[in-house]
Parts: sequence; C-alpha cells; structure tokens
Amino acid sequence: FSSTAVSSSKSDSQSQGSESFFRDTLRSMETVYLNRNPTAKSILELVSSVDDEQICYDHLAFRTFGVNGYGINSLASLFLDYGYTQKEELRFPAKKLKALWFSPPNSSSQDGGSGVNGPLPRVFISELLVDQLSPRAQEIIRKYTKKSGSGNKYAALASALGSLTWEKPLYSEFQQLAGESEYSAWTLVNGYALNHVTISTHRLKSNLRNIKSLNEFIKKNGFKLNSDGGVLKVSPDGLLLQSSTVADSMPFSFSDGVVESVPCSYIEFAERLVLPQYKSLSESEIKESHRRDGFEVGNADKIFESTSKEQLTRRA
Ligand code: OOG
Ligand code: NI
Repeated sequence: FSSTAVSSSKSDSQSQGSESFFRDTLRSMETVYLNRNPTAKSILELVSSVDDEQICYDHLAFRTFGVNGYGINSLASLFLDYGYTQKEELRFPAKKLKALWFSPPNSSSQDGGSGVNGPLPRVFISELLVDQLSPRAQEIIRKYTKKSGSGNKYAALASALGSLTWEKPLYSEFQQLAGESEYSAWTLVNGYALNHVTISTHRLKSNLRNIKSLNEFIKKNGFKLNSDGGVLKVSPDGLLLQSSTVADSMPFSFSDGVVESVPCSYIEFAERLVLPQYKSLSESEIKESHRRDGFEVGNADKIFESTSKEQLTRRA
C-alpha cells in the first residue's frame, strides 16, 4: 500500500473502528438477552431457519428509573455518542412512564448482515416517573439507586455484562413495587438489561413478512403472544403493526435468600407499511425510509404488558 492510500483511509477506518466497538457492545447486550430468554432465542432461530432468512432488528428497548440520573439519559448517551438522533417523546400517564425513541445513523447500513450485524436498529428507552409513585415505592427505588453510587454512569456496561448496578433487593420490596407498578418491579430486578429486540417483519423474504402470518406461525410453534388489546396492535393511521410474545421468567435470588420467579424479557415483531406518498414505488425501489417511522402510544401501552403478571399467568 502507498502511504497516501493509508492516510486517505484514516478517517474512514477510525469511524469503522468506533462502529465495530458500538456493534460489539450491542452484541454483548444481545448475548445476555438470548442466554436469559429461551423463547426469544428459539424464535430468532426458528424465523431465520425459514428460507435461510436474514433478520433485521426494527428496534431495541430498555427500561429505566427516572430518578437521580438513572433515567433515559443514562442509556441514551451511548446511542447519541454513536450517531443516533433523539426523536419524539411518548407519554403514558396511567403507567407513570415516558419514553423517547432514537433513530440510527444512516452510515454503513450493512445490508448483508443479520441482527446486530445488519442495519442499525432504532432504540426505544422509557423511564418511570418515580416522583409520581407512593412514598413507600419511591423509598425503595431511591434506596437502591442511591446504593448504586455512580452506577448510572455505567448503564451501557451493565447492560452488556448483564449485571445490576445496585444490590439485589428483598423479595418483599419486589412485591411491594409489583403491586403498584409492574414496570418498577421489572426494572428493580432486570436493571438495564435489554427488554426486547424487535424483528422487522417487512424485511423478511418469506410469507412471514406479513405480521399476521408470522403471528400464526409463532402460535403454531407453541409460543404465547401478548393478547392485551388483541394480539395485533395497529396504529390509528393503520401503518404500524406490532405484536409480541409474553416474557420468559427466571428464578431470581433475592438478598434475603428467597428464590422466586421474576419476569425477564420478550421478543416483538413490527411491520411498517409504505407511506401513502410512496405507494407508486415498485417493490425493489422501496427503502426503509419510505415506510411508517416512529412509535405509537396506543400500541406501546399494550406492548408494555408483555411482562405483566396477567399476561404471564394467562392460559395460552
Ligand atoms: C416497551 C413497550 C413499548 C414499542 O415498540 O412500542 C414498545 C417496554 O415494554 O419496555 O416496545
Ligand atoms: Ni418495542
């Protein structure tokens, strides 16, 4: 190689270097998720075995406590530093939650790769509005986030390692939170762990690109889908279709020695239809940017229920 070739590619290789670090981080988060959630792992294997499919992730989702620097920003900083753009805020007053979503950089959207090697996914991060909870619930959440010290600065690291940045709680504290906000109990025991990955169904090749066919296929293979408000969640404009499994659960060793099953993560499916103004484009001309973007409060409100006791204990 000539020295000019080397120097002219320098900025390129620097950005590739940081992109590969970013993707390695996502891969670690995904590995933690796949090891803890056999349903998600089996479904990803099953869907990719049909037609030798490449799977594109539509988005990744995380939950946080909106208190003392532990909220959305503690995780969002990783994505913002690696080229993501903050988009709309969504509010869920009844659940005492707010969320933000982030769009990926349109850099090298690796068309050939699958999962975290494929096009970078959107990111959906929510936070619990802790100030709105009862004094007792606030006390529990503040106790653990306080004990965590500077843990909020290492949110992405904790997610990639599969560690909590705070001490394990007492079983009674988990139960207390679960009675008031299932989201808060989930976050206390799962921390910054990936809450779900979402398969982009319209980017599949087989008939599973139709989310209704995919839902039937998932059910036929013995998996339970979240039925809250109906299995298929449809945005008012009719262009964003979503469904999800019911979360797997895992035994958790509480600090008082109690071992009880707690909800972990689930997997979601999203089909984004082509926007009306691009209806005349041919199949091969249609890019992700021609499709319905973003999220929908009405859909999301139901998808949050994928980790609820009601859905977990429901008969299939
Ligand atoms: C997030 C639920 C919302 C979506 O795609 O609208 C969601 C959660 O369960 O934390 O994933
Ligand atoms: Ni989602």
